[in-house]
Amino acid sequence: MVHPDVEETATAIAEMEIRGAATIADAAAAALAIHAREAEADSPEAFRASMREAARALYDTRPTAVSLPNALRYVLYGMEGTTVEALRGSVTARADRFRRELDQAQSKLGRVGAGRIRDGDVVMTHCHSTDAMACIRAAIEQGKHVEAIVKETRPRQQGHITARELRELGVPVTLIVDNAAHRYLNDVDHVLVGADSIAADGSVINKIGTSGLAVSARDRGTPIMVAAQTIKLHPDTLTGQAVEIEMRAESEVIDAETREEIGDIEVRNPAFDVTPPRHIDAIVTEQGQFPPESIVTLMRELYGESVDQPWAE
Ligand code: RI2
Repeated sequence: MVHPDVEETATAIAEMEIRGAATIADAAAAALAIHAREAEADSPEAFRASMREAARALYDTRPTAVSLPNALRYVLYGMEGTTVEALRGSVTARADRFRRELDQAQSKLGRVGAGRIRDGDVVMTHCHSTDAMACIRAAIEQGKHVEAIVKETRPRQQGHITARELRELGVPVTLIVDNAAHRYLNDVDHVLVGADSIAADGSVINKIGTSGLAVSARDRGTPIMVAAQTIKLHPDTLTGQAVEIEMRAESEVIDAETREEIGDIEVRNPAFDVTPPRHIDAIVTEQGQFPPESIVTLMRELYGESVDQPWAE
């Protein structure tokens, strides 16, 4: 039996009430800790099985952001002990450590990213990324004046979240529709985006529209930087596996009545796309900034070649 809080977190992730790759990882670790604290188990084996079940419920929510399986793996790998109580303690301690490290990594990454931003720079954002926000926040803490052109980001308009948070930081914000990005690229010094997953070849999987934006940015000569903690590195891609792109409901794109009115159409709603490394200038992590082509070295160092699924039955 999965703890109701785990079910609740899983539903919130699937429905995107909890969203953003880092936030999803944090929520998943927190849910595993609650499950560990409360799970009823009469033997260490039953407890382990129960933890695997909870992790599966979380894993099955959204397929693209690798921070989710990376978080589950990190917590489950730390499960050790020969009694239920020892196992419980090890999981909660490991989850707490994960969450602390995630937070610290984001602050560190922010300082690295801020190094690329100069006083007076204008940044264009896409979607809402806490890692990208950390770079702007750190730049402001360093006393730099930063302005932002914020793409609204159809279909869910997470650009509004970015705009609100930037205003809270005192950043002057211009909100534009996605189609206006090319028009405004002449006015910006950087495109700054987050990532849901990064593949071994340095490709960046991020909110749909990132790859088109990157092509436009290349055309205009505007550098594009990706802010992504190392938890976004997708270890499965080391062995050639592709990253699954989540397809979401057509109701996010068009309401049923309008769809009916138009006639017989198909609607496709991929949540993410893939930007090849040649369109990216730098990937900024808590371990420093990397040209996308060299990210594989870091990935190997941190994750090794073999990746298992400790939540499998
Ligand atoms: P942080 C989001 O996906 C966006 O694609 C964003 O760039 C990425 O997660 C990373 O976000 P969604 O969950 O981890 O909105 O930087 O589909 O917060």
